[in-house]
Amino acid sequence: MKDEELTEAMNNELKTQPHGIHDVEIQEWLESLDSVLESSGPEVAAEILERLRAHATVNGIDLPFSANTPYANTIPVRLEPLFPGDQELERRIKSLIRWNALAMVVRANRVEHNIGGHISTYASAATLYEVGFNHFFRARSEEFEGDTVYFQGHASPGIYARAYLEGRISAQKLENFRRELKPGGGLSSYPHPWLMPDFWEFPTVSMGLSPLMAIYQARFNRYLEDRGMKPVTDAKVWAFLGDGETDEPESLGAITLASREKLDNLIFVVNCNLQRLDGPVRGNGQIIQELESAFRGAGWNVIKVLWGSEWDPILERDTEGLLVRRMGELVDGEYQKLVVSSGAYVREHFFGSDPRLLQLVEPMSDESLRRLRLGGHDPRKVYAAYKAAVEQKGKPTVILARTIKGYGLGEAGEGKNVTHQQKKLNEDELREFRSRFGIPLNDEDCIEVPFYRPAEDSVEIQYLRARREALGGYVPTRSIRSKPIVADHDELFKEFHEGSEGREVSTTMAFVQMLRKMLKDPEIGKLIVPIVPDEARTFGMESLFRTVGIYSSIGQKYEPVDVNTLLYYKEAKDGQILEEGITEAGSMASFIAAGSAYATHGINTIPFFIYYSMFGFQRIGDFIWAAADMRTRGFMLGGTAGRTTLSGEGLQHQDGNSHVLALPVPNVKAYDPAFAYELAVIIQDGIRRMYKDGESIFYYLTVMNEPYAMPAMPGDVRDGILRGMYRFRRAANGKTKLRAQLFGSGAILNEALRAQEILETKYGVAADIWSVTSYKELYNDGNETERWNRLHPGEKPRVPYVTKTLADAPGVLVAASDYLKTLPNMISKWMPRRLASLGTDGFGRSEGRTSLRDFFEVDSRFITVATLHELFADGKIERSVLDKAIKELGINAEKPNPVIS
Ligand SMILES: Cc1ncc(C[n+]2csc(CCOP(=O)(O)OP(=O)(O)O)c2C)c(N)n1
Ligand SMILES: [Mg+2]
Repeated sequence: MKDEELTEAMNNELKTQPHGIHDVEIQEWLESLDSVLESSGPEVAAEILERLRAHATVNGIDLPFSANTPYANTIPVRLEPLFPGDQELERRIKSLIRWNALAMVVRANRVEHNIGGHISTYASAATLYEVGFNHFFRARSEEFEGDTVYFQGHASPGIYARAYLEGRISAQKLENFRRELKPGGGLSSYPHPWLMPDFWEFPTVSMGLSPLMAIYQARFNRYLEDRGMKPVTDAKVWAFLGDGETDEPESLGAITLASREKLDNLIFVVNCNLQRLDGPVRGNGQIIQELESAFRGAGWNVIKVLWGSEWDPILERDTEGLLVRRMGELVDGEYQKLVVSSGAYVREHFFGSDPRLLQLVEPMSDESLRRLRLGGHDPRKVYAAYKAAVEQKGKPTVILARTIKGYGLGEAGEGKNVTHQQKKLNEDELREFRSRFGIPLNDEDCIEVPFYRPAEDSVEIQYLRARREALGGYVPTRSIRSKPIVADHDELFKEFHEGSEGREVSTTMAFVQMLRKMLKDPEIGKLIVPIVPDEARTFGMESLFRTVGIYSSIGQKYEPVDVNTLLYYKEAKDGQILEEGITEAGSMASFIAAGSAYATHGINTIPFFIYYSMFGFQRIGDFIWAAADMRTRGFMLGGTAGRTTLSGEGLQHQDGNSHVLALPVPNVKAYDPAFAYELAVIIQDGIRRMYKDGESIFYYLTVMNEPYAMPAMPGDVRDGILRGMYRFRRAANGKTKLRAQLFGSGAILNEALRAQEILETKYGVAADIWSVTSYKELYNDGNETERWNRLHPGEKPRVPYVTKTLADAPGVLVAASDYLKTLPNMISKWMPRRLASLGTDGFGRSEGRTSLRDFFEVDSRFITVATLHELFADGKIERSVLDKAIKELGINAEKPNPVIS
């Protein structure tokens, strides 16, 4: 038999009900399993089945692999715990939240057409959240670190509506949903800590980011415990996601880390409404089964919450397992149709497939068939799943809860393909929604969609408050709980101001030396979190393996192959380095967890995430944006940076982009330092600004692997380094007629220094050299100055830093960067004269540094020619000088333009 035929035959075998002797035989097997289950429990039963499976394999029986369980609830009704709350009261509270959430969106869109907002996401997830709020989510308090909850971004109206009932958000704020600039303020569309820093903790709305961030958050919590930095607690990380969201590669991309690390402090709740924005998530398949097999295959505890309590008696009557089998037959597109259909349709099309199924529901009316709830709308089922999840030991849990998108919206969108976009309800639809959820508003008032909050002393408000009090307070709440650090660390960084005395080192090596010193510091040493995506050796950090260890939750179970060497690969339970393997996204998620621990945990951890600079802003830019939103602190270090400084690696690796890509992130301070002392000044000041003064900024520093002698700091240039530029070296003979100002950054500063020499010795031009440490800082300063002047025409105009600094700098202006020419160009308007910019626009090449700098036209020769050209354009030199120089310097004027070659 061919493979497909065999599979087909086996499927038939499973599907068709065996008769006669087979039937009896199967019955006997099932009965003996039942009796084992009863007498010895599920673990023994599982063990027997496992032994049977092994026995079958030994005897050549090829069992098909399936990570799926039947399309049924994972927790059988007999194991369901008692629901501890007042179900009726909780339903009423939930209904009020539903109403207010809907009212927010409808009202906002009446005032401002197209302001947007989502009704149907929360409508489907309300029970999933309310069971959490009433029974599980513990707040952060003095005594307990609290649970961490990642709310699905599009469900925010429901979270706001609850906070309104809790008395935490005013009706005026609700009124201004999506109108944040209104007097008195409003509410941001989605969870944004940047905009609502006392409320939201985690930005989640760029789908796919929060599942991955939640995994690394849960792991980071363990890291803090294993390093003795916080007490061991049973705090949980909850992440609420959409089923459509799981299509994002980031959503499932790190799930094996969670099981490998045995993160039983992590719970995913996937709201399986089977729909995304345009239509069904898997119309022709079953998203729940697909997710189940992915998560089970990855080693997660999977709890399916598919069917509500109304199904239990029917399932009980179904002794032959026909119903569960039928449940597993339908594709999601069919299920979507069923939920919007009448009871008669459900009877005919679902139960009608088999007369025995029809018989099961014969006593039931069409209306009661229509009212058969799904698991995700049944608090008892959801409670049972959550309870099992928080009690689970040794693995993370994912709850796959089946719901209806737009639940309760009826004709206005329940289960419809358009429901995601539904923002307006007509009068009939509003009245129907009101009646369905028992909102005490009459027909007339109802169509005004007022917010509704019962009196403070009503049983609803009292209950809701009491539940939150029992769970420690309100969720979400964001607060800064860490104390500022105190020392200024002058001593630590001083040695780097002195230069390397001729020894050739790269800025990366200088950084690693600083890191080593910081790790030994009594105040900040423990707080440092070095993070590497399998790149420590690239950056010469392997010495840290031994000294501070690589974090491993289980220590080191093997003798490392290099144990006899000084720098062996040491893993330890209290290891400090997060060696993430090849995942910049995962490393960034760790960076975010560590860089926001000042709020989440009240701990000032200082992450240093070092990686190949090309794979940062370019590859994981959206995580960086989320980090910015989240007010993350710390240092990102783009290693092997610079398009022409990283030799050999070519087009994919050579980074001339990241400083441009760092521009849009408002609170990122981006620096391209050339020398060790510049780096030391920036890092020392960064630690002060973030961890002493509490600024919501973080740093992007490029470090290079080109070794050269590090000079001593030329006087006190600290201020210039931090503001973005300072004069590094004046021309030897400032009296010369031909003058120039050369601007360089990073390793390219050395090319400017060489050009200074060539210009002086060969062409009689006296050039000053400027180190531009941050074009971004200069750009922001210039813009801010212009803006202030524009808005204050009556006041003495302010002068941009660039203009001020170059006021007494004579001659032509030439800048060279290892990044795009746009960087120098964007500050040129504040310069006293025209600027010639050299940069590395274009694709990299596999080549050595000298050839690359020739190819991209950023070496000392091109800086020289650019300077001479500017002098020629100003009429200061003859053309013949320029022609001669091009020849003398061996420049091929007909070479292809690197930008397009
Ligand atoms: C990265 C990203 N891409 C696209 C969107 C736009 N978007 C918002 S919600 C949505 C559909 C969500 O479907 P699902 O995850 O199933 O959530 P549900 O609303 O059904 O619970 C889309 C495409 C987004 N927010 N983020
Ligand atoms: Mg969905």
